[in-house]
This record gives sequence, C-alpha cells and structure tokens, in this order.
Amino acid sequence: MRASAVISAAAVILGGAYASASVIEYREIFPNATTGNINASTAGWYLGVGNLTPLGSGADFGVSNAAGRPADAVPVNSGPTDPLATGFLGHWGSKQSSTNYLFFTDEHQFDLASKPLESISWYQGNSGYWEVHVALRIDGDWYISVDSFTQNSSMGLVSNFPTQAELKQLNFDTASWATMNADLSQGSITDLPTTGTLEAYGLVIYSPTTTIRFDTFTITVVPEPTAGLAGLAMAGMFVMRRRRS
Ligand SMILES: [Ca+2]
Repeated sequence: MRASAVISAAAVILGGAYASASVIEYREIFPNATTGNINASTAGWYLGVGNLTPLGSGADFGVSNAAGRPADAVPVNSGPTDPLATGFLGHWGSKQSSTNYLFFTDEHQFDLASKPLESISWYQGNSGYWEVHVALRIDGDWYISVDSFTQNSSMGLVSNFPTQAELKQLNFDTASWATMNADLSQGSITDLPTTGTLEAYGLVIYSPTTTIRFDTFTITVVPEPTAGLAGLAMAGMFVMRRRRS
C-alpha cells in the first residue's frame, strides 16, 4: 500500500470513529432469578431517603423479580452477570411525606474527559406523577438535572410494567443542571463539569407517595479516539517517513 493510502485509511477511521461512536458505557437491568425480592445492594444500588445515607436493603424496597422492560436488554459494566433480564428496582412501601428519594449506584466509575456523556435513559413505571430527576456525583459533588420526567400515565399494576413502563431519556447536549442540596432537592443552577470522575449516578424522585419502579438504567457516551486508532495514524506516519528516506 502506498504511504498516502495508509494515511487516508487512518484518517477515515479516525474521522468516522470520532463523529459517530455512541457507546453504551453502563446498563443496569436489575436481574433477579429468585422467587422473591432481593436487596438493592445485590445489584450494586442504594437508596437515600431524604438524605445521602446509602441504604442497601429494607423491607419496602429492592429488586423485584417481576418482569421488567425490555425483556432482552444486555447488562453493561453492571453488578452481577446474571443473564436473566427479569427484574426492576422499586420502592413499594409507605413514604415519608414531602421527602425526596434517591436511588443510585457507584459500581462503575469513569473519566468524563475521555468518555463525554451523551444520554441517560430508563424505563419508568410509577403509580403517580412525581418529578423524576437525574443525579450525578462528579469528584465528590452531587448535581441534579433541572429537567424532570413524570409518568404520562400512572402505572398501578406491577404486571403492566413490561408493556406500559415509559421510556425516559435525558440528553446532555440540551440538559441544564443544578447543585444538589443535602435533602436531595435542587440547589443553585450551575454548569455540569466536563472533566473529572463520574463516581455515582441515579434518579431522584420528588416527594413520591406510592410505588416507584424503574428498569434498564443506561448511560451512553461518545468516547474520544482510542489509543489503538491513534496508533494506526502513527503507523501511517511511520510508513510515510520511511518511503521518503
Ligand atoms: Ca430488568
């Protein structure tokens, strides 16, 4: 191959990878192969009730063994590698009045400079119309999305989740952000950092009164060019120099 052809091929690969590579960096499907509910912490998730103290288990929340949505999602960088897709995360007990609930995980942390965030999506089947916000912890500080998501239709029956849970998605190119207060409410409007380590993430539910349910929590990123592709470009430059010598 002529040196110029090698350079061109490398440029095409680099250009293509940079422009279009949306990658699923994390997906939690909340698998539960048992005959009952299991602890949220078994899936690597925790609950904060009105504050950031992480609860891993409790009588009124956990991973349900009922069918989630969709039935065939593949886990990515999440908890146990149980291949069964049955299950979703929920809180079905009585609620403290006017209290915000934060479900979150810190099981897969990554660098934001090399993996810029693109979107976070999930399926939601709440039996009420409370605001649901995305929450992120970056280098020790929590942020909450100003954008919120509510049910289009309240979902009462757990058996309706596989067909009636609603897909919600936050896109980072249009989202706006605020600091998060200690009681899980919205603080001051701020820019979301684009560098640092994404340490934890999840959903804040504002003052729910009955059942919370969600499934298939997914984060997509648009990675910077990898070392392998940069190496291919370097190889092309090497061929060019050798031909000239
Ligand atoms: Ca699931």
